Amino acid sequence: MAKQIPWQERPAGSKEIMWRYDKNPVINRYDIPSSNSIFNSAVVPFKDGFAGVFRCDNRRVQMNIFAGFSDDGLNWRINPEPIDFKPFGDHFVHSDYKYDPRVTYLDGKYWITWCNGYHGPTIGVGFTEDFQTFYQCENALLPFNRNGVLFPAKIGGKYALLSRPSDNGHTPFGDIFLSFSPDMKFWGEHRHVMSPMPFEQSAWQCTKVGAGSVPILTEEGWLMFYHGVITTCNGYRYSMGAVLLDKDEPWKVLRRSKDYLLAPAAIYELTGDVPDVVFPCAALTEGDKVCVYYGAADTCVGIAFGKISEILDWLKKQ
Ligand code: BMA
Repeated sequence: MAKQIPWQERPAGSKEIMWRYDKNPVINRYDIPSSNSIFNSAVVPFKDGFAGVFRCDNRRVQMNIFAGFSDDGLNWRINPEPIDFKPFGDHFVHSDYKYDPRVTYLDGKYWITWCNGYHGPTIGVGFTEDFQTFYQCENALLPFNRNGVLFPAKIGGKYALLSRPSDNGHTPFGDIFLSFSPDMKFWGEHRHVMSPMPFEQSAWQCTKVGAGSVPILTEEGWLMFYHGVITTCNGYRYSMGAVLLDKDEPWKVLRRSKDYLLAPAAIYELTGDVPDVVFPCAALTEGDKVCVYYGAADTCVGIAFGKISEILDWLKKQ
């Protein structure tokens, strides 16, 4: 699908592998009437433009997900009401809350995975074909789990879902795992993908890591942006890295960042409801260009640009 994604060239003189959009944030905290904050959100190409699923916390600071639309990926019209999921099948899956959505296009459906409140956080699953009618399926996994990201292709004939087993709170640990399913309902064949890195090797990701964007298929493997966390004397600090996973056995890590690609440094990443957070949830591509959407300081949404070939080369040097 040839579509123009948001893009700016690397600023003159910059040596950064990825660089921020100079008009960030692209979505602000009060962009719908009920919101306290809009962040950790996912976008995909849709029809002649783009659609997305947005995490909007309301003014009771209750977490829910909302659909939105854009012609250019920059100016968004987010529905003022949250997504009203219909049950897929007979059983209505309870949600105390919904947050941190990802959206994966596969087999004619836009699959939405999110952190679903069901006796604690776990991986909720739903889909839409038109961003008008949405169906909620069975949760993929048991509590406690977060950061469910579905691959955009079947692997060995099965659906493949990354996730990050966690606790019921602000989890102080976390490895990324991969699970397989024949039908998007029953999940198994769980494989370990990656752990936090030892402090001495790469401290920004030494507390926990979690899948971020939907993996992008390149000639060298699956490229995925992820978040890594360090525990500082002021709490957690979330940064973004990249990993290359094997094309056919994507639980195998081929290359992984030791330097971060993007860490909280802009004012909207450093200050907000939760300071020091860069939290990638989606990536749009056009040829070699990539545009990553990330939540900033649990308050708003920013984007950052890069070239896939440069990121792959950079990973070789890591
Ligand atoms: C994580 C999740 C994210 C959030 C991050 C930083 O545990 O709750 O939604 O962005 O913490 O607060």
